[in-house]
Amino acid sequence: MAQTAPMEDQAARLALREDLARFDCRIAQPDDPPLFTRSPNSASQTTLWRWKDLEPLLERLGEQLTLDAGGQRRTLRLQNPGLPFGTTTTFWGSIQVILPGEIAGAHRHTANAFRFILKGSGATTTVNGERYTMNEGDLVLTPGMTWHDHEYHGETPMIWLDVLDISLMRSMHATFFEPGEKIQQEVSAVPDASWRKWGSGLMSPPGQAPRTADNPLLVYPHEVAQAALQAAAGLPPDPFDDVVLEYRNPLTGGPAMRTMGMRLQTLRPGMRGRARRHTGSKLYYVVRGEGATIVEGRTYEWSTGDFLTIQPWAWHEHLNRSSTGEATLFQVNDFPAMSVLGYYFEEERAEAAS
Ligand code: 1HN
Repeated sequence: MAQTAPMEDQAARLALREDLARFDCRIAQPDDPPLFTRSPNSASQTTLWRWKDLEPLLERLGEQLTLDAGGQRRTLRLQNPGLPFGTTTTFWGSIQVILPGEIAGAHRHTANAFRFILKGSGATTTVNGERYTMNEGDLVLTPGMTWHDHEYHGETPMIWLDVLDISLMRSMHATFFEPGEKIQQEVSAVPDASWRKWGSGLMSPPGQAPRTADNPLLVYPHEVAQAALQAAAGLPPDPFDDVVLEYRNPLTGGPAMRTMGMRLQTLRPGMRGRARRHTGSKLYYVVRGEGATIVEGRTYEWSTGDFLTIQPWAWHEHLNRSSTGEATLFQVNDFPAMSVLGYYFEEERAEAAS
């Protein structure tokens, strides 16, 4: 509009600007940035964080920062260089360091959160009174407004990935945060209660299923996820992701969290995935192995411990060039939130004729 509007219209618009502002109104102005772009034009940037850079930083955090009992956490945030805050447009990924003998005190907030355990084992987290032990490769959920506190009595520092939908929550102006009255919650008699009821995914106690929008299952143990992935390797490969599984809500079959989707995938030796782009954002953590992701023509080589976020609507494809080694990736995305709002779109690149 700015280019084609006649001079008189531009002048009229400028002249109206101040008069309208007095009444808290406005009209489109020639110098406004484009409101509707033809396709998503995100300031978020595709970013690779390498474990070889993160590891010494995490060691420094462990040595130099104290964990006070007031509910603060010791976390290294993966900061997208294109955004004021956060790892992607909707969520924050942070790596939490907890040392032997430490307690991260109880609190609750509107942001939905989960932990994926990167290194170590034996820390416990208590979610609404239910205690869970967290071991490497486990996924543990703290849906919005559930109380949670963590405790650790191991030998060496333990670290995990925390993901919270903070930027989504903040864009909706829905921030609530409440510190616990006590540092730790009372623990109910039955540990792992949600797992005992819902963990098989096949059978659960008879009677009325809970009427809750949140997933009743709070933990997805490493061994179970690995076994499922191994079984899925016998299925025809996914053309984009090879062997890929979504962590699901056993009650509904939907995604494990209301706003965020989590997946685990294996890229087998020689795999070359097809390219696709989608709205929404995602973050990968390389559980093991090495490979590469080509994003908009640029190759990001990754290996064990690295993190990669891909900006919305960027073409990307994965490859594993090794002839022997498998690569395993953990993924978090915001597709459940995008889908429920009607904002999820994806496009596959047409196969080149060969
Ligand atoms: C939080 O509450 C936790 O509860 C972890 O462990 C990471 C990052 C930003 C804001 C709050 C936790 C967090 C966080």
